[in-house]
Amino acid sequence: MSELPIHESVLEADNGKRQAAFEADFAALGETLDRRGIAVDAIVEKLRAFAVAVPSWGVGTGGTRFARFPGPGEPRGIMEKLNDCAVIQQLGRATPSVSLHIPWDRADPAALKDKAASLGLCFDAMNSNTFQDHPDDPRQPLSYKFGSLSHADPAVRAQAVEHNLAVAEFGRAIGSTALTVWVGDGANFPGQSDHSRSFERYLQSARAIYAGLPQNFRLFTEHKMYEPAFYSTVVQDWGTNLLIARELGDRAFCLVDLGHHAPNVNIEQIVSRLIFAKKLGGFHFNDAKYGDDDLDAGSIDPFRLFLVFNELVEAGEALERLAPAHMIDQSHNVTDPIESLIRSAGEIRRAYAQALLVDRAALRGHQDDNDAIMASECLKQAFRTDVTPILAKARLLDGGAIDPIAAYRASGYRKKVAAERPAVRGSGGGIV
Ligand code: AOS
Ligand code: ZN
Ligand code: ZN
Ligand code: ZN
Repeated sequence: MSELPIHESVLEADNGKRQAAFEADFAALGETLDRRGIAVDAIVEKLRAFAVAVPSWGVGTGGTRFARFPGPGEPRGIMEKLNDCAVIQQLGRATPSVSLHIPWDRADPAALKDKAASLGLCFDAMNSNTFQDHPDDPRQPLSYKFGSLSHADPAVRAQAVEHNLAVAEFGRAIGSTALTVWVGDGANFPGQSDHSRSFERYLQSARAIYAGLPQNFRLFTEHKMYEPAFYSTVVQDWGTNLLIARELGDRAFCLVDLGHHAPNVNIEQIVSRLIFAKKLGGFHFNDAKYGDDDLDAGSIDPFRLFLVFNELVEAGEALERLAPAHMIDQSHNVTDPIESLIRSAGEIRRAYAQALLVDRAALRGHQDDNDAIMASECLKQAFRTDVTPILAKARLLDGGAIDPIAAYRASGYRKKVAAERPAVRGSGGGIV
């Protein structure tokens, strides 16, 4: 039985207030698109079919290495995190699945499955954690201070491999079909570790993980240029990531976290290359100004997000075969995480909708004619189109809110959980 967290009457009342204006806006946009030869309903249907997973760790307030400032009503564990995820899905209707992180979300798998089912949620890719020590876990007594899968000590590598396999096994029990591996392995100083030998050790460990995965599992490896290691990381960029996926085999793919590249790198081109190589596994969506800032998707550079989706739409059938996993990976330090995640899922769908509006035949023509200005205009026309009514229509048809953040505020959910969940004190350092 479904036990959705926001009362239906709240949603109905908020939608009711906005219905007339929404209908008028949707009709006007339908006419505009009709003149361009685009059927608005077809775009709506594509959006309804597009989902993005919420990260369990995203519903708690994030922090930096300087401090963490918790908000009211912080979820105390995975069950309360799932309640918050259910709010995001109930109002936004773009996020039916949750990406878990082990050990942070460890619980009885059967209880987790029941809880998720009661909220209409399911589980996406699993995330392992060998970037921290786990003193409370008797199966992980060794420290990851100097790395995990690439560690010089074979005993640490074996421990890290075992942890990853245990996470995959946990995932299998709750219906997940993918494992995402991001490691903090790297060096702070030139000479600290040997680039070749550490990569060979990483590969050896990754092969052991790959070989032990459940049959129906895909393995996503996530590259990151720096942090926590500040001189070099073992899986630093998409080139190394592609090497790994190719070394491992058919079920190994590259995960692209939008925040994990050098400044100004052309991420959409990387996406295109990974599609070409049949190795695009999925995304961690977020936005950034400087580094791995983990800001809300589309909040800094929505055009870049649009260009990523432009590559995905352009790839057509090739992408359908790859079926990349869409996940959000953000750190919400100054906002209510539920609001940030509702908005981010909407912005990701917005970029997708805009990319669907690109006149592909015209674009190819301009490219082949070397008409740079018209090719650019072709993209910009799609990007400039305000698709807000399409997003609202997709939500409404699935029982969501015309304005999900307004409906969330009207519901008083945060106040209610703040009364139930004890206040958490801030701390001097946080985990991103
Ligand atoms: C770290 O920078 C990566 O983005 C990870 O994907 C992710 O943030 C982490 O696994 C969550 O703890
Ligand atoms: Zn990530
Ligand atoms: Zn990151
Ligand atoms: Zn990030």
